[in-house]
Amino acid sequence: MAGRWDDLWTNLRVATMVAGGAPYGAIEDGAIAVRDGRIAWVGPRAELPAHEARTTHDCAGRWATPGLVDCHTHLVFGGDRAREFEMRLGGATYEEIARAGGGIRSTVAATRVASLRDLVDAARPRLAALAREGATTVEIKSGYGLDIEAEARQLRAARALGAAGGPRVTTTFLGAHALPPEFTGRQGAYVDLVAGPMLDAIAAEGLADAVDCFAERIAFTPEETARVFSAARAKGLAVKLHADQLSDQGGAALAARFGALSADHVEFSSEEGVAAMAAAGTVAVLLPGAFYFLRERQLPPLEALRRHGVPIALATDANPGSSPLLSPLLAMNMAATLFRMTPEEALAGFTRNGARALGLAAETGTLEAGKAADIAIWDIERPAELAYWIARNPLHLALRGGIPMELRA
Ligand code: DI6
Ligand code: FE
Repeated sequence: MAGRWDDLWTNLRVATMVAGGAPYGAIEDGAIAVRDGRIAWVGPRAELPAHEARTTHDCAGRWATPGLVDCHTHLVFGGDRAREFEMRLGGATYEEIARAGGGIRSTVAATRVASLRDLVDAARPRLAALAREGATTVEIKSGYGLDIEAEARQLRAARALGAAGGPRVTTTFLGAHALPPEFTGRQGAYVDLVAGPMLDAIAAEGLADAVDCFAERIAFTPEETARVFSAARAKGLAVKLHADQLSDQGGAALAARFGALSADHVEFSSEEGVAAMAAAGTVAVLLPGAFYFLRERQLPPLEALRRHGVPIALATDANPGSSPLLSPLLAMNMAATLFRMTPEEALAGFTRNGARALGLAAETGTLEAGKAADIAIWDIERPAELAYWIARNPLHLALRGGIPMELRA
């Protein structure tokens, strides 16, 4: 019959994460119908319309949430930075190591000599780790190539990972991440390259869904960031910003001025910056893994973000230097423990607001009819458990586009 559903997932408790209603947008005793990879119907089982489904799955009272969205990662890179971790434990700071030519630059050296195949092979298990905890959408940035060919190769690797059938991958060009060694003393010329020929090449090949910059004392100035953003916007590309992570650079307001999808980190952002983000609809992406691993002390301005109604997303920031974290669930726990976010805020951060930080709010991030059937099903008694357990993964099954992710791969 014409209106037949493909799958009916029933006997579920559903945390739709639709804002404004019950906590977690919860439906006790619900069901979700899927057709052609999209949610055809979601609601209380008692209101289920009479309809045929090819397959009905009894979920034994488990909880369903939107598939998780990890909206800020640097998953594709060569090498690792375990030695630098040892140096930091010996007393060196992250900024000192960066200034001495280590830090991001050491990952750049290892990434430049890696082939496309090497990069994909190294990143695949990292992406699989996120997927095992229910991530159905993952953003991946470049920023460890810092020349046209190596930046493009990183993004091609990210595209290849996205085509492999696991989580949906979105890509972000982060050419303005660090100054490559061959441009020492010529930072302006490097910014010209990033905003000009590098961005041209990346855009011509369709390799980037968005453009990011690292605006920081040890990276790029607000003026340099604005140059890159102007070029990106002229090409119709969305922008996002590593803003005010280590110092207040006015990054939040700068991101807002360019209508950025998100300003990320934002530990040092001012009240004015937060207000500007609220006015522009820019999402704050908080990254507790980096805060934890660098033992930062400046907490993000959570109270101001709440008061101004800025949507708050959370992400792993998975990267070799400041956040070697491959666990969305641990990031949620850290956000609750370190930032005092509620478990509901933490889950919204990895679902509804994470999707919004990627411009994907119409596609994923809540369980609503019409959206992609990106669904995580968990062996838990209440949604707060997702932020509560430390190193327990209660994922039962994750569907992307209605299909169990392990079957897609
Ligand atoms: N901020 C970060 O936390 C990461 N990038 C950035 O701009 C760190 C990247 C690294 O240390 O490799
Ligand atoms: Fe980052």
